[in-house]
Amino acid sequence: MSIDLFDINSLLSNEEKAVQDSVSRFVKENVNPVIQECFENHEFPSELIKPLAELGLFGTSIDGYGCPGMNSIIYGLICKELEKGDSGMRSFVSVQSSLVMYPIYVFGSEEQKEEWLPKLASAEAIGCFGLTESQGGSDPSNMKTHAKKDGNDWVINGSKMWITNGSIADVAVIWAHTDEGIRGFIVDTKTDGFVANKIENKFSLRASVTSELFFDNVRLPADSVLPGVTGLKGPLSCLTQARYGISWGVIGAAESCLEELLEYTQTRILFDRSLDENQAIQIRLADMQRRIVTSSLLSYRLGQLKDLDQMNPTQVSLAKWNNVRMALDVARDCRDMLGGSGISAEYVPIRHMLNLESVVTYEGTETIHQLAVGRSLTGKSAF
Ligand code: TGC
Ligand code: FAD
Repeated sequence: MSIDLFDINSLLSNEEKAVQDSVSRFVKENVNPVIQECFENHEFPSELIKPLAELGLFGTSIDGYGCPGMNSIIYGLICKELEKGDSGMRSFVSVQSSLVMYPIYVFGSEEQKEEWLPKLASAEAIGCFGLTESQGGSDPSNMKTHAKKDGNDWVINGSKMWITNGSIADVAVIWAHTDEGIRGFIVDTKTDGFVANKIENKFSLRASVTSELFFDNVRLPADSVLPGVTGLKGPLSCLTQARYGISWGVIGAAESCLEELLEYTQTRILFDRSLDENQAIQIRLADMQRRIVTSSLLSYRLGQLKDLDQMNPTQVSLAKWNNVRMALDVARDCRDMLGGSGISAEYVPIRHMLNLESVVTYEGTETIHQLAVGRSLTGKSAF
């Protein structure tokens, strides 16, 4: 029996199915064989960056500049299939597409778009997005990093924390206070005064590079500022794009755990019967299917709204909160039903579970999204 009980697959167009199938094949052939070792070795499989670009997975929603202009359902399906492999793979694509290419496309000048988007689409350049700082990521308006005008140049000082791809990036989209409010800057990471250090010893997202960034009088030309936005709505609107993708991605992680568990419970014999013959196990399996199906319907509907240009940030908060919580609970429960084997890297749930501890924190913690929904219901901000 398929996990897709409500046949969401039949809602997909031929193009959507074709992209999903090709990403699924890519993950089975290229990600699954290496990802366990990458996770254990705390390494991102950087040899897969070019093949991801060749598949056309960067900036899929952008029209032109070397990008295919595909719909939001397709972006969601890409995230889902990549995260079936590992959240680190989806993270890489989320950052490149939603957090780096999106702001350049929407807020950048024509020259900035022409300079960076084709390079980012082909992975000639890798990007990162710097918003969070060590004094508190949930409250980005409290950032200390600032950019000051000096003649025609901008000079940036400050630091950023927990930045995906930071130390492998060629270009960083950095948000900083200015006299005019928060502005976004395109920073070539070779610029003097820019330093990126990889954060070691993570127990989560080990197959993804996370870094600290430092800016010591980083001098940038006048045209490095994104001209199209001032204020927190700049970075927050990028987060909306990435959070949308995460709502889809984590469904992949949950499905990957459940698929492995179904096989295991069929063949594990305890008390003279297979584990899946027990009511208590079936109830838990059924509950996982319920959660995966309802999360999938939520993301599908969100994708429809996004393509109609009717998606709002509160819907995205609810979907990110609901679906990540769903995936984290499913992964933990799968780990438990694998018994002792569940703590082995040979099985996928513990890796997904550990990754999802980051996913529930980044792009707005669960509490932040609950408070966003609460604010929308009551009209009162309780942050
Ligand atoms: P708030 O008053 O809500 O809004 C300030 C201005 O922004 C506008 N706005 C949005 N605009 C576009 N899209 C959105 N989603 C928007 N949300 C808000 C809003 O209209 C307003 O505009 P204006 O013109 O009136 O100035 O701002 P707030 O300070 O109340 O926000 C509160 C809060 C807590 C919701 C916000 O600060 C927040 O979301 N905090 C969480 C921060 C976060 O998620 N950081 C993530 C960092 S990036 C990351 O984690 C990448 S992980 C990458 C990976 O590996 O996948
Ligand atoms: P804090 O904001 O200090 O939160 C601590 C706790 O307090 C949380 O439980 C939170 O829910 C709670 N809390 C906060 N405010 C309230 C409140 N008002 N009421 C009740 N509880 C509250 N950032 C980037 O900019 N770019 C990236 O590429 C990026 N990649 C990341 C990759 C990884 C692996 C990780 C772990 C993080 C990444 N982040 C990135 C940072 C991420 O967005 C932040 O970690 C996140 O926003 C939370 O910020 P914080 O860690 O400072 O926690």
